Amino acid sequence: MEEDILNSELNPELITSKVLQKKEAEKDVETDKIKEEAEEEFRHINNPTANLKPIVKKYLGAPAEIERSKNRFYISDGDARVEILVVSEEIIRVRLAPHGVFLEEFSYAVPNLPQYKGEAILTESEQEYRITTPKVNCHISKKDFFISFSDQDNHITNMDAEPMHWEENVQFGGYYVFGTKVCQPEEAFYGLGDKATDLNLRGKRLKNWNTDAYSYAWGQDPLYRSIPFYISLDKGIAHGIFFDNTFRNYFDFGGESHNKTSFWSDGGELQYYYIHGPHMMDVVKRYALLTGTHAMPPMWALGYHQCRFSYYPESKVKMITAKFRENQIPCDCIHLDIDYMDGYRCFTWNKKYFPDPKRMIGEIAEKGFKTLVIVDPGIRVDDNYWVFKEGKSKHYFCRRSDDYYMEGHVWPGRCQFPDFTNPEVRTWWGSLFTELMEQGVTGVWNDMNEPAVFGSGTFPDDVRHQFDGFRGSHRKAHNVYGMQMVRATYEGMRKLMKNKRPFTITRAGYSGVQRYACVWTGDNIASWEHLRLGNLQCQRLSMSGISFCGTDIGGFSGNADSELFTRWIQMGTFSPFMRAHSAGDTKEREPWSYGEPYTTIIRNFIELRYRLLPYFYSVFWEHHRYGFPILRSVIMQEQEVVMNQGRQDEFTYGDKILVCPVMEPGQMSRRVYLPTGNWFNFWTNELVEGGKEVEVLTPLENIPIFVKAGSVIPEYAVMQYVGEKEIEEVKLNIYYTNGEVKSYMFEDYGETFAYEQDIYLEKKFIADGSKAGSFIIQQTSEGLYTPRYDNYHFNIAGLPYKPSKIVINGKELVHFTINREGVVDFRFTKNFKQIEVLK
Ligand code: MIG
Repeated sequence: MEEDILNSELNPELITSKVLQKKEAEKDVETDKIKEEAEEEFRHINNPTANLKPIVKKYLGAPAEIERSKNRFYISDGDARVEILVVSEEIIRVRLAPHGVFLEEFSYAVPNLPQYKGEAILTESEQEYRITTPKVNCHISKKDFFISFSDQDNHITNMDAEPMHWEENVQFGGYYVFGTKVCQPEEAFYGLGDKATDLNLRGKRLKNWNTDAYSYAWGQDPLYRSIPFYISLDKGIAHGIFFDNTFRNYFDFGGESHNKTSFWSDGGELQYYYIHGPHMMDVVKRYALLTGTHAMPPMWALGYHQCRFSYYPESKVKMITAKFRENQIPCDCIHLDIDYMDGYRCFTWNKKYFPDPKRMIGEIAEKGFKTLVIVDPGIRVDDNYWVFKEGKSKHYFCRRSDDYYMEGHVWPGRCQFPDFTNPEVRTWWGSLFTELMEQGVTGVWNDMNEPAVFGSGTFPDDVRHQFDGFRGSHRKAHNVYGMQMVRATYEGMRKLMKNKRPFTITRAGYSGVQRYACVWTGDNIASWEHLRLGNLQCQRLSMSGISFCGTDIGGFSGNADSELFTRWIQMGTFSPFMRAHSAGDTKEREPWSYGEPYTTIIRNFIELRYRLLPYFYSVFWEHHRYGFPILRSVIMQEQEVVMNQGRQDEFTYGDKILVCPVMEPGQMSRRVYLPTGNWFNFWTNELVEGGKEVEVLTPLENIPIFVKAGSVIPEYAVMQYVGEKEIEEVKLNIYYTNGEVKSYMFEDYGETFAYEQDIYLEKKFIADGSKAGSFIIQQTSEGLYTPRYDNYHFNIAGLPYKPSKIVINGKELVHFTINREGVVDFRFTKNFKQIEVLK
């Protein structure tokens, strides 16, 4: 008996009463009545803590029963409950309530949960409950509560290695929650937002806790953003897991135990979405269905941005902007870092440096420059500062558990911080931009919103947040704080700018942040290693739902030499967000700073960015509207090719242009992998067969760029900034294919929300060379927008024959030329239906 007690979970030292021993003895014959009596007695004993069990991890027991309410299924093990929700044919959500009570449903990541219209089928066998949609089966094992998922061919894509488990958190309440899946021998893992490491995360343990990571190193973790979403790829089949949990959370991809993949968190609910594949692209698109995509940016935001910590005073800003025009290097936007403010107080100007901001902004706007300013969350404690006074009187600043204000030192000195998780505070914050907008500011950069605090790093855990009415400490709100700040900024600007599209940048974020902002990768370093890292970061962000991203071109800290800066500009030309930025203690770093031949090469690439703008803009639309990632790693294009798991240098922008940055000094040539199919060397129009690696020359003047055969790539004439010139015609670069290839082009006003009212044009081109001696291009379009230009300028490259005749809409075209490289050149109205290029 005594031994039994010692071995039980009861703490023997605390067992003082006979009542308890009696209770233990009666364990097997307990009836409700006896229980009641025992509890009666229990209340009268001297030591009520006697019954306490030590805190251990608890696991789901065998499922006892299942209930359903439409497409929600509840399975209980007698105490804990699990909810399985069918979100769509391909998405299933799993939630755990350790003692049967679920937390209130609320998510910053998923504001509008899709409602599944169909009906899931529930079946039961001796071994399992099974919930089935036309695409996925969710299996709940009756023996051990393991949950697994399989496809229509009954191939298991994901399965528990342990039942879901949890551990009580005595200090804060709630539970640490854990999910553990089987990690297959050859499974690879992608995604997870911004991790400074190789694309495949296999073998790694990573943490999500937004961190100001100044000059981060390769492998440093965590960084600025938390995106608890990963993509698994096993034997050519992909699925995704989105662990929607804002607390400090962790992922282990076969690191601790080679055959287990786990994710766990310091609090909140064990709540995850299983996202079915089988293609990585499907998983990414379905993740976008849950968490949203970037809104269409104003077209100018896809141009080149120039930044530095900091450009001041006004004369410097004028000088820099003038130099762009003098050097004929295109640029759309100049960024003002913290020194434009008065003592780093947000929403003020340093009047010594900028005596009349409205005039200055207007003057540089005449030269085609947009002005973008930075804001930080820290508001200086200063009773003579209107923002602080307002925030204080309205109780908008965050407080500690004992009601003291959360105070910390940041750039302005002693600061308090708005609670952006309070919708009223967000509205207030949004309204603070009124004056800046009136002065002509068109973009806002949200920095330090992890939130960063000098010395301590961030807020202490006990800071309280309103959390949109669902309340929480900083443990719960930390990872969403920055996202809610930029949300407030974006929504405020959207109101103030009426029908114009705001442009916002954020450093911190959580899943769904893409709905409010573009992201840059924070304080990187001017090194070749960081150039390589930046490539990986942008690719990974793109497949993690944050397509609109870029690095500080040239590296924030340290000095980039001429070659590094040039190579970085070349890579940055193919980053969805293209901005050069540098810390204040570095050498000047504008596109002309390095002299020739660098300035010319840099100009050529920035010009290339502007030439390709209509293509970049169309790819953005594909992201916005359909959830496609903008940058696509080769593994996403050919996930069945195992070797692609190790290929991470090359990527495509959209699905037509493949880029391979040069990331080593002095590199005169490099190997580039081209996915299966035919490709054209962008620089030479040479046809190259894919499905293999090719050696490509990489003189400083260029980097390897290839265009997929059959592509129609729209091109603008070079402009110094978007809107400098009326678009008089669009060039269509068409690349021959012996098959059939579709291309898309999106056009609209470029800066309004009219596209939400269907005022846009989505053009589809089908290039078809499947019949020998003929190459046909057809155009169809959808939407209500009419571009103002009349003609296309056609360039058809790569024809395997010399054309003798071109027939457009059934009529023979009289004038066309063929240049030395065999490129066929002619013009025709933008309304053509069909072009036939005949042998
Ligand atoms: O404590 O605003 O990452 O881009 O230039 C540093 C000054 C604050 C960090 C940002 C960087 C910016 C800098 N900021």
